[in-house]
Amino acid sequence: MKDFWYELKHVEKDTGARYGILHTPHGDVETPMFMPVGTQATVKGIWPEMLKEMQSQVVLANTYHLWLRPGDDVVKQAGGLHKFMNYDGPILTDSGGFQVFSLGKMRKIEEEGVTFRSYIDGSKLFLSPEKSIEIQENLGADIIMSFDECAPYPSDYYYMKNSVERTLRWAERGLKAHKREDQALFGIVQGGEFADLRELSAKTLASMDFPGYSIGGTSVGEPKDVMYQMIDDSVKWLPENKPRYLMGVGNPIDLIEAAMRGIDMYDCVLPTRVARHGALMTHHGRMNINNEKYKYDFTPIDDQCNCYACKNYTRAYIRHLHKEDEIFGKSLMSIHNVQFLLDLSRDIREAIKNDRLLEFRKEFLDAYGHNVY
Ligand code: PRF
Ligand code: ZN
Repeated sequence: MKDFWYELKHVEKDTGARYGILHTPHGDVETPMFMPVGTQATVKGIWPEMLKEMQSQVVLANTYHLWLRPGDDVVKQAGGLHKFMNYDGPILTDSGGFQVFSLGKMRKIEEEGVTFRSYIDGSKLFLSPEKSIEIQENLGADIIMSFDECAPYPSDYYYMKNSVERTLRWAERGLKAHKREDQALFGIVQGGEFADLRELSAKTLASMDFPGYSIGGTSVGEPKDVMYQMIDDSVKWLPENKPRYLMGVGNPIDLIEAAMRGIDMYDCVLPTRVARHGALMTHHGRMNINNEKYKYDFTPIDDQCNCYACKNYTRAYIRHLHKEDEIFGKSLMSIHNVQFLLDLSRDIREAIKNDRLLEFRKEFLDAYGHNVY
């Protein structure tokens, strides 16, 4: 991988949090960074020029969904995801493993791969490490993922051990199948809450020399302290000079906690999903735009936010749009929530550079609320 590398710029004194730069074929990005999710090759409600204006860095898309519809052959013929969705910044695709487990019905896991039924029409489908790589090569993202099993929480030790070992064999097979020089393939650490399995997973993947490592199997219903422990138990075995991506984590408090534990990348559907229901993240905690008290409120969503929605529109107007189920309202709220997490990542990076992440965490949480999820 010549076009892809991670440059570690600064390690924070007190926590070990990292500031770095990720070089990709579609540009350099600063870490830690939040990556908005565009499952269907669109970040719902936000057009690509706006993402650029928001200083969004990497956008995520999903192998599973795009494979089923419109089909990876369509995306390939279009010239790849960047052309298809008119986004020339870096793109990352997930392998489909997680989506098969969360959306697929009647799945059967075997050494060769997973058989399951389509969430669209119930037809029988099969996904394997090689197939996942083939689809991701057709989609053409800059960063792609190994095919893994995200075992449910809780799983018993023996189930998890078998699952982790199989996922490691799948990682090896994916690595062998992957041919595109312009894509970075990440290995995914699993192991549930079992420290020794996280160690086995992380060490084995590290020995395979992936250009980056993901941490999977978290945020699947476990308590917060267990999740933070899973991150610690994974990160400590990973090489310093490679990026670490915590999959599917994106509430504001967790962004800070993960950065403190040496995480460089995260993604989540949370900001866009909750926005469509009128839930907004602000520096003073969560607010729900449906609330009667915003009817005559002609101030912006968040007085500390400079996003397109906050610069130009009031709570009263956005509330009105939302009440009438106008799509522009959903767009404005999605823009705001994504901007909030992008700004938070930027503030985290600044704090790390100045060796003051712990102070920053206290300031942020005192205003936002310590238990707002
Ligand atoms: N594996 C993959 N994608 C994921 C996860 C995982 O474990 C998670 C778990 N939080 C989110 N997305 N491949
Ligand atoms: Zn805003």
